[in-house]
Amino acid sequence: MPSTRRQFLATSSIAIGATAPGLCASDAPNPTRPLIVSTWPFGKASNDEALRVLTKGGSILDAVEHGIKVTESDTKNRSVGISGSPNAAGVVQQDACIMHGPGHQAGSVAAIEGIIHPISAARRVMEKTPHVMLVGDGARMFAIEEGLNSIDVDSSKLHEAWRKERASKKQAVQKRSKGDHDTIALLVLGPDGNIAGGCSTSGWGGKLPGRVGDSPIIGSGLYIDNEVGAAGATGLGENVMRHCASFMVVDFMRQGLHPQEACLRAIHRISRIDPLATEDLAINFVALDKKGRYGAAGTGTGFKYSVTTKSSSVVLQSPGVTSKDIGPEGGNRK
Ligand code: SD4
Repeated sequence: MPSTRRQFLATSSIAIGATAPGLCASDAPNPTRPLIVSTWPFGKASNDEALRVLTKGGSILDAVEHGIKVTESDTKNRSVGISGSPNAAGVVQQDACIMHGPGHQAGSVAAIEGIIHPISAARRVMEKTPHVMLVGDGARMFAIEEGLNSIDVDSSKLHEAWRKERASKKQAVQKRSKGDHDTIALLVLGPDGNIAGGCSTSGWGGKLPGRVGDSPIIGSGLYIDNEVGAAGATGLGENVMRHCASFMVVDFMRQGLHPQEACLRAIHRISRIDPLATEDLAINFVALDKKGRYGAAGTGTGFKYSVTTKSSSVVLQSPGVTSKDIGPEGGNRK
């Protein structure tokens, strides 16, 4: 067996065993339903709200939307919602998407400004238009017409001032620093076995105006296959988008992998293909499957994610993948 394969199996079995006792549905015949999984510790409050919605008889889409709204409303959060990090011109531009497993429906908004709940705008794109994605001014206009809460933004002046300043200083896009951006990706396996999910972020702080990350891109920041499971991403969106990474995670689950192995396998595969070192990819995934199993994995030291069932709501540490796990033969790395 090649060493990389051996290392992969070792990492994944350790990681699967590392989740909280009683919560890792693993190969349990009876699905844990409902099950809610989201990125980062701040996802826990969203999970709890999603569970509350489901307990009161709300739909899986209601659970996703209202759950994510909790994080979007958190004014202390600098990476999701209107209080998120602004772009290089000083404007907060947000990305969000939502997917409904039954019917394979999706909606998204990108680079939207001044809308308090982009996840609600994404849901309305899905439910009320023949489109999947609206961007920029069009997305804002649509959200306002739909009666969603908004604030006034006059970003054209800010963008113009930034453009002039940039021309004179030849200022490049701000380098991403740790803690600059985190996304909420929230996945729900409903009581009836149907799946929905959503994603919301203000993206990379200091990004070029108009930059769109992975979060509103179906198959990148989020993907749901109602026959199989769901995956969501957080991290450096450019490195997620180039690999259609959430689709990849779900596809690995379709091939029979446990959600946690699927997350790990995606990172391994991306690391082998990508010229960047594993640690520099800065990509993280959460996943759940139809059987009520879940998992997560991230590059470097991994990341924290939140898992909620009727009996417990916890923050867990995902396993991490480093260059050492990939091995010297596994990359185009220069
Ligand atoms: C983006 N993936 O815009 C998002 C941000 C994020 O952890 O998830 N950061 O690239």
